[in-house]
This record gives sequence, C-alpha cells and structure tokens, in this order.
Amino acid sequence: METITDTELQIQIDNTTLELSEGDITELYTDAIVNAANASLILGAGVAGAVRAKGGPTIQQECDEIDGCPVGGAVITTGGNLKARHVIHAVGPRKGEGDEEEKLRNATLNSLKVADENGLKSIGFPAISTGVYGFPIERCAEIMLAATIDYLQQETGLKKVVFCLYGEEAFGVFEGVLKKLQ
Ligand code: AR6
Repeated sequence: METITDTELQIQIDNTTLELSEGDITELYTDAIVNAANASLILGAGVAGAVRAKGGPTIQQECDEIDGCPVGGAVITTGGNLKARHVIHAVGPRKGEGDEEEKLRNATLNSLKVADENGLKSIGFPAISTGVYGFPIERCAEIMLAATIDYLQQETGLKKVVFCLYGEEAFGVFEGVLKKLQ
C-alpha cells in the first residue's frame, strides 16, 4: 500500500484504490453507494433520507419487495435518480444491541461482496451506524477500513472503494485511522 495524494487520501491495495473523501454520498458517481439501512429496509433519516430525497420513490418500492435484511447483511436495488446506478443497503448495528463490532464488519464485507457479485467496479460507503444508531466513529473507522483492506487483498473486480465522510471531523477521524493501518 502506498499513499498517492494527501488531499483526498488515496491508497492502493493490489488492483483497487481505497479513497477517503468528504461530502454528501448522494453526489458520488460510483457504480453503487451504500445506504446505512435498517433491518426493515425502510428509508429513514441521515443517509437514507438523502437517498430517498434525491433518488426518488422507486428505491423504497424496490426495498419493499425485499423481505427485510438481517443486521450485518446487505441487499442491492437500483439507484433511481441518483448519480450512482445502484444502492447497496447495508444494515449496521445499533449501539448497545450486542455484537456490534462483528455486525459492522459483516455489513461492510457483505456490501463489498454484493458489489462484486453484481459486477460493479466502484462503491461508496458512509460511516455506517455512526448517526442515528450511535456507534462511535473512531471504532467504526477501524472496523470498516480494516474489513475493506482485508477484502481487497483477496480476489475482487472492484477498482475503487470510496469512504464518503460527512464533515471535516468525520473525515479527520477516518484519515487518522487509515494512516495508522497503512
Ligand atoms: N452523506 C454522507 N454521510 C452522511 C450523509 C450524507 N448525505 N448524511 C448523514 N451522513 P445515519 P445509521 C453520515 O444516521 O447511524 C436512518 O433512519 C452521518 O453523519 O445515516 O447507520 C436509517 O433509515 C453518520 O456519520 O445511519 C436507519 O433506520 C453516518 O452518515 C438508521 O438511520 C451514518 O448515519 C441507520 O442509522
């Protein structure tokens, strides 16, 4: 792994670029963006609210046809009117429900797997579980980045994985963790 640039932090892991950026995930042009979903697949606040607002009603309609998703799992729909053609709905844990770390790791790994299974080349993640679900962001960064690095060291068709952090503070936390993991 080597650092290519410091502005939007990018590192290379085998054939895939892992990038940190700051901003609104619904503005990403990746093949898929990941929604921080709940097990009922009802689009609520935070990332899900932005996905619903910008993507239009078809995404919720497609979610309604899927019979929920367990915590730690991930399912795919189209991206409606979003720039991304797909949304991968990853169900993160709520703080305090038990086994949060394993569930967050699985939500990350399953999102990457769903992207690969659908032949996608790029995916954008938010900091799953760190908003409405109250999970600490530094631990989230450690778990999600470590899981992604592990995954990308194996066979994958993914060329780019972006972590899109909401605000400078969240970006700074992920940046600090990624620099330590390199
Ligand atoms: N782009 C990027 N990151 C964002 C955006 C955005 N547009 N909006 C918020 N964040 P959350 P959770 C950050 O609450 O904690 C919903 O009701 C936010 O600052 O979206 O997994 C769902 O329907 C935080 O760091 O997801 C579920 O019921 C991170 O994204 C539940 O909340 C995740 O915050 C999921 O809660």
